[in-house]
Amino acid sequence: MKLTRREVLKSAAAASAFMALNGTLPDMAVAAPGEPDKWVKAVCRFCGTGCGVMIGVKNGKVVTVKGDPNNHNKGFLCLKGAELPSIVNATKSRVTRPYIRNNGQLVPASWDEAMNLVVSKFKSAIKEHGPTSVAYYGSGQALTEESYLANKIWKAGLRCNNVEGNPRLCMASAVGGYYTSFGKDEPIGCYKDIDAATCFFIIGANMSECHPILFKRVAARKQADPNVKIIVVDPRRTNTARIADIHVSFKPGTDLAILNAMAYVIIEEELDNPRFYNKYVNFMTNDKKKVDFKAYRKFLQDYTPEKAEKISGVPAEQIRTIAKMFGNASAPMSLWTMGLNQHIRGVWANNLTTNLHLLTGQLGKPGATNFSLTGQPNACGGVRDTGSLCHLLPAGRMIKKSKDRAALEKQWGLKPGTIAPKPGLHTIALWNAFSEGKIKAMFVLCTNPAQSLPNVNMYTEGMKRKDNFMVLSEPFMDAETVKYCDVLLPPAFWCEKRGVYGCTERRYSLLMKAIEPIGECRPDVDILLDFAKRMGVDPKVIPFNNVDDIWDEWREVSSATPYNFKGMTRARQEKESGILWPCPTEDHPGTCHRYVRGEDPNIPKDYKNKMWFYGTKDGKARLWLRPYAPAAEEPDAKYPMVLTTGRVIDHWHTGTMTMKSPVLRRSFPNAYVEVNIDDAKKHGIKNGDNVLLETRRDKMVFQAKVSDVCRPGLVFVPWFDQNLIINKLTLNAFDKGSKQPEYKICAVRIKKA
Ligand SMILES: Nc1nc2c(c(=O)[nH]1)N[C@H]1C(S)=C(S)[C@@H](COP(=O)(O)OP(=O)(O)OC[C@H]3O[C@@H](n4cnc5c(=O)[nH]c(N)nc54)[C@H](O)[C@@H]3O)O[C@H]1N2
Ligand SMILES: Nc1nc2c(c(=O)[nH]1)N[C@H]1C(S)=C(S)[C@@H](COP(=O)(O)OP(=O)(O)OC[C@H]3O[C@@H](n4cnc5c(=O)[nH]c(N)nc54)[C@H](O)[C@@H]3O)O[C@H]1N2
Ligand code: SF4
Ligand SMILES: [Mo]
Repeated sequence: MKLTRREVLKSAAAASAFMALNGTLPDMAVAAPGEPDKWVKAVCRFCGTGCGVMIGVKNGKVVTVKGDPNNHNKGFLCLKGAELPSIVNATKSRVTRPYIRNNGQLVPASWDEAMNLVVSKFKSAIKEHGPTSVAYYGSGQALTEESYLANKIWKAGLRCNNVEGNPRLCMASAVGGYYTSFGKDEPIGCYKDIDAATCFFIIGANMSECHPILFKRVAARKQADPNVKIIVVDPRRTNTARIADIHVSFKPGTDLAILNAMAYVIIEEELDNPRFYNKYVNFMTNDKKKVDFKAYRKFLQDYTPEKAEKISGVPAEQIRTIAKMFGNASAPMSLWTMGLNQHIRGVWANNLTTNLHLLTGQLGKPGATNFSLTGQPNACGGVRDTGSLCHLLPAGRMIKKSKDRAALEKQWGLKPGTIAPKPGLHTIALWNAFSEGKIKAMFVLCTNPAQSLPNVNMYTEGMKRKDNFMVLSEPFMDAETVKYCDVLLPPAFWCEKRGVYGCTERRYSLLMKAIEPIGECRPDVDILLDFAKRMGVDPKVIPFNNVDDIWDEWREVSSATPYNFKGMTRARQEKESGILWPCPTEDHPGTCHRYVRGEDPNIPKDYKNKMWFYGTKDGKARLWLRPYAPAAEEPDAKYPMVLTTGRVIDHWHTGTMTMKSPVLRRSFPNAYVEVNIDDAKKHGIKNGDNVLLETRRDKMVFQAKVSDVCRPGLVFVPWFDQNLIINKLTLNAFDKGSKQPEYKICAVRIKKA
């Protein structure tokens, strides 16, 4: 496939598809300005794939980017990555100075005026209502140093555990899944496993649009060896599904039944591996009781393929086929994202996917791994690893465990008992409390909650209250949350600051500063340090002068735990393009497979077994007996269809950044509703017609895209469009364990408008 630059600009969607497969657009050397003065090493601003980029700078301006040949992406970028220069250069839309809201209007202010107001609001809230009346709401797109710092300011400095962020909307169920299965968070495999896997089990992930460069690697693996199998389990026939050997379409939210039925078939066909699970696995019931294999088999009687067919709509024979394909594979790799996580049983779905690996012993060797794909570029390295959520502490420690609090207090040099023993409010509870006026002051950084929260009308109403206060650090003036904030702060953008991103495979890479911040913009680290100082946080608690100091402390803190990345010095990070933790010493190459003797430095060399799941007390992983349960809001007579939401290749989330690129904007200018051909006929809807979508929350009109992508009974709306905020219609029900909302299912009715 060959495209000219003109064709590319005319059809960005085609360009994206082309780039995902070919990796580069040679004649696209964006607005080719001649050779840049310098190339600066960084990581792409967008997805959790974490591609290395080289930023081309000329006369203090970003003029181009190219893929970093030394990072895992080997020089390739997708179109979003390639379009970064046009986003960086959209300076007309930037917030370049602080603002304070006055009589409903945002009025320019000095940094001193803005920060003094912020601090007076936080101080008076704490004085009158205690430290639990304030909060930090951050992001998996913030730098590691930013998240670590905010977490420490709040939990150690203000003694407030209300530290949350968008990873709760995204990866919380994966965290819960890894934690319950292995006792510790984060994937245990790495990208290299893609090159060795013989069967890809992609469930609830649209990799071709959301992790294009990883998808390219999967496609390349299949191309190199046609015996490699790809199974895609998704209620939509996505571009990802189109390269699959088998696409399993089913009733959304019934993954639990399908996964249990696969386990049933694996045992029935004697494809299970007793040598592995007898040695390394405990079978656990929902109420945390250890049971034996016989009890597991008995539990699975409720999930024969025939019974699972009744629940999911997947033909029993197809369940048998995919179970055998997985069970017979010499190295199956499962990959999943929001199709599993964004459900009220998101953690259970994670557990049941992992179960397939524990049952077949397919872990700890090249290619065989249960690999949760992370959404944001720094959900792992920033929020998950630094424990910047209301129930966590850095490096896998938990607030509710007194031993964990004590250990961290010692490392941080705090008086015993400084860290409050009660976890803070999780995201939905936090925004509920803010809307009820119980949270008085909220610091929002690097996230756009007025568009991204589910059932968002509730929360934007709350943001309008006069008796609560929200300060927002946001680079773009037209972001939705700007409409509601009381103080707006101008952060330095992506290439204007320095720090670490850690992607899906535990790879930490340094982003170096390429250009100076524009206007009065400051790096978020500087904003947070200024905040801490003005709040009077003890300088012994926040002793940092710059972003590198924070990194050094964090390396030290990690070194007492299995996360250990002490060996990733700044000097090394500047030289190398990403290192995978654990990495305890400066000469350590980084770790591809955790829990494997000979690879994971946490396992003594003379340990007798091949694997050791050291995150649990007895060193065994847990295979959970998790039953199927229906969604929070199933379709009924009044709202007979399912609404699901998600992503398109050319936009990032709320569109604040990708909408600034003419190429990306042209590719998808507006949100639309994807309707199945049969449903369209039934409702007399033609391609391009206006369709009214109505849920119990709100209603809205979208243009129809009629296709075979959605299965009958299902409609899909992408959520990037600020003018058509689909989250006004979604539901804020959440997983009891992970507290992650169920964005993927709510009941809806549709009619031609
Ligand atoms: N282009 C682009 N890439 C992105 C992002 C972006 O905004 N744009 N965002 C990044 C982030 S933060 C994230 S979290 C990831 C998300 O990455 P993905 O999870 O891959 O993307 P989504 O579109 O949210 O949903 C994936 C698929 O889940 C399917 N699905 C819906 N319900 C179910 C179900 O019940 N079961 C199963 N098995 N599947 C279901 C949907 O049909 C959809 O195809 O993408 C990252 N990459
Ligand atoms: N309907 C529906 N809703 C969803 C989802 C879904 O699948 N469906 N997915 C959920 C998921 S998985 C996620 S991850 C969330 C994401 O939701 P959000 O985090 O709210 O979405 P973003 O658009 O990524 O917001 C990031 C914001 O940070 C700003 N920004 C960029 N760079 C910087 C910086 O350096 N500093 C600062 N301070 N700000 C910066 C951007 O302009 C943007 O406004 O949405 C969730 N919402
Ligand atoms: S795949 Fe993700 S990280 Fe890589 S260039 Fe594309 S958006 Fe950026
Ligand atoms: Mo996400």
